[in-house]
Amino acid sequence: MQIKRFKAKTVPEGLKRVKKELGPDAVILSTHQLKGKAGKDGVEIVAAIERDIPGRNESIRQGSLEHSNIKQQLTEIRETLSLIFSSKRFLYQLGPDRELCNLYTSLVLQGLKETYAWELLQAYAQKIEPEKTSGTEQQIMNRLVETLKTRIKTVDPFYKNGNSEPLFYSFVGPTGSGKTTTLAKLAAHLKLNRSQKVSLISLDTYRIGAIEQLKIYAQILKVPLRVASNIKEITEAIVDFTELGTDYILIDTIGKNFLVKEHVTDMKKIFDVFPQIQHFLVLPANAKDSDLTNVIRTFKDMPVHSFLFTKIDETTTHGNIINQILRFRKPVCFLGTGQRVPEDIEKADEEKLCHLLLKDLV
Ligand SMILES: Nc1nc2c(ncn2[C@@H]2O[C@H](COP(=O)(O)OP(=O)(O)OP(=O)(O)O)[C@@H](O)[C@H]2O)c(=O)[nH]1
Ligand SMILES: [Mg+2]
Repeated sequence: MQIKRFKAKTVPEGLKRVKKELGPDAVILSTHQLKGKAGKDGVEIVAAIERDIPGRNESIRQGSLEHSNIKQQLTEIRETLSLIFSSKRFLYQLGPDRELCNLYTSLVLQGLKETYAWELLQAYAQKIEPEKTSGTEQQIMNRLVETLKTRIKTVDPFYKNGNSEPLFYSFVGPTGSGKTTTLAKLAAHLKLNRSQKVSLISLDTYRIGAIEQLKIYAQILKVPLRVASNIKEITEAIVDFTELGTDYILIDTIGKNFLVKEHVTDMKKIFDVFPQIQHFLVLPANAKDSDLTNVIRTFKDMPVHSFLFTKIDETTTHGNIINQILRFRKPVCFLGTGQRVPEDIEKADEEKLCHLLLKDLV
């Protein structure tokens, strides 16, 4: 702060000088009369201005950078401490085997829940018991994959079993999880790779631009699309598409905050009328473990056919998706691996899922 005294004959004249010298942001701290010689009185004004000190902004920026670095380090320390505390019992039970304890820590750092990591390593340890040696990295990996594989289920939902009736699949899940994009990828896969007749229904009359998004995919793929906003319109679309000899009817739905139970209840009311529709629960792999768990829980009254994990490419740790598979014992049908339509979709298989979790482990 810069403070300066101004002497002038009158207050207005003094203020003019303050403004001229210190600028419009100057603050008047005091004014008082001066008694001059021979009746020549005047005023003294004390004014101040906040001035930038050279380098001050830079040091503030540096300070906040250091602050955020310290915060980040504190978070990491807190996570490590919480891992040590929450895992104390499991590490103790795994015994003095250093390799098992290292594997345990790596699994948990991949996002796998402590209980699942411990269960997996217990089963794994039983496999190595007779040999009394852990073996090469490849052998360790193979054993881990074999152990985990037995707990994971995948499914090919498009298997038709010679049935001429159409099969119906809806894509349900949280906002932006990739429902519409994945539906387009799978419509392309069915039409182009398996020469199947595909029709689309959109129930997403809620979000601006949602219909247009699907319309573009339908036009590119040359497949029919109907928009339906109530049970009557869904029924009509299903009847019409069935008459056309459609093999697969794929249904896009509105993305909502499904941590709010009422949103699932509203959707369930509609789908209860159509028990032939199977539901893919589309879940982003880069979401927090607890959020995924809570969303899946709100869907517990809907007959979810399988999980479809998208955005596999947007995270480097995949423990949270394995947690959901182990926790809810639901099969996985497909994995979304990028934004490109139709390329970035893969059929889920047990081995692939295991490698997502274990890839950097040994
Ligand atoms: N990286 C990556 N991005 C994806 C994947 N699947 C979808 N996306 C992107 O996620 C964004 C949302 O995709 P949408 O298909 O519109 O998601 P939605 O679930 O239909 O969204 P709402 O209808 O608004 O609930 C888009 O930018 C997609 O390109 C994926 O597997 N990987
Ligand atoms: Mg959508």
